[in-house]
Amino acid sequence: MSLDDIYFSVLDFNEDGIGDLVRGELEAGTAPSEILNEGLVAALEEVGRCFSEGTMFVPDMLMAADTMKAGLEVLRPLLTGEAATAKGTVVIGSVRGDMHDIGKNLVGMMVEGAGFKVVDLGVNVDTNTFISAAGDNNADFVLMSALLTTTMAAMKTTVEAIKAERLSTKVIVGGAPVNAEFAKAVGADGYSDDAPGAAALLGTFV
Ligand code: B1M
Repeated sequence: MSLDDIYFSVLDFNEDGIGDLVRGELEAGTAPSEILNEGLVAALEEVGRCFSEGTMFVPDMLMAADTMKAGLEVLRPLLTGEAATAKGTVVIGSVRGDMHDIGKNLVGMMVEGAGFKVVDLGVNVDTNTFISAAGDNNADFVLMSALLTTTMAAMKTTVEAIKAERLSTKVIVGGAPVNAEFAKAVGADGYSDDAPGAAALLGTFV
């Protein structure tokens, strides 16, 4: 058994078998971060490459994503850990029009692991939902994820609305097409290019 088996399980859509492979790899002593990055995430990058070149299609991406998620579930307790008291409350979601949630889920897990309470609003979250959830939960942070160049614009609308409401909530943005320059341009309080970085970034505010 090896990381390659996990990698190819995602590419083969082996949703039923991947949990056992991940458990086996953990028992063999491989670090959860290595399984995540070199097995699960690397495989989805390959799926994205195949989609771009036209050798994989939307249903393939969906089945690969479901397989990746099944593997990720085994890692979840190791990534989230247990914090005695919350350092703050985080509202997180994928922006309006965006159905991608794996990166967002990873960020949520790592932020939870870093000691924050996480309220996950899911995907396709509109500005009003972000604002009312931030208010209802007295959130210290709103975290927005976008995977499509077409949905990034929704971040600007939501940041502007949060600032207009004069909420003290800090807004952090991220996702594959987002970068620090864009984050600054839309008025976000912070940006990270990956999940561990997002968790570390929140720590700098508390
Ligand atoms: Co979509 N898709 N997809 N897709 N998909 C991409 C993103 C794409 C790059 C594929 C490609 O063309 N090569 C492309 C986007 C092109 C673009 O706009 N630049 C694309 C497209 C075009 C589409 C559709 C439009 C396809 C269609 O219908 N014709 C469609 C759109 C649906 C919609 O959202 N409205 C679509 C649909 C789907 C599926 C539903 C089939 C599925 C998603 C299933 C799911 O998420 N539950 C899917 C998948 C799986 C992908 C790829 C293959 C994998 C995405 C993923 O989960 N990566 C992706 C190709 C790729 O990424 N190479 C692709 C793993 C994940 C861990 O990475 O989410 O980037 P990522 O998260 C990273 C960082 O970005 C960061 O942390 C994580 C790492 O630690 N991060 C944050 C993320 N959010 C953050 C927030 C932060 C901080 C960091 O702070 C708040």
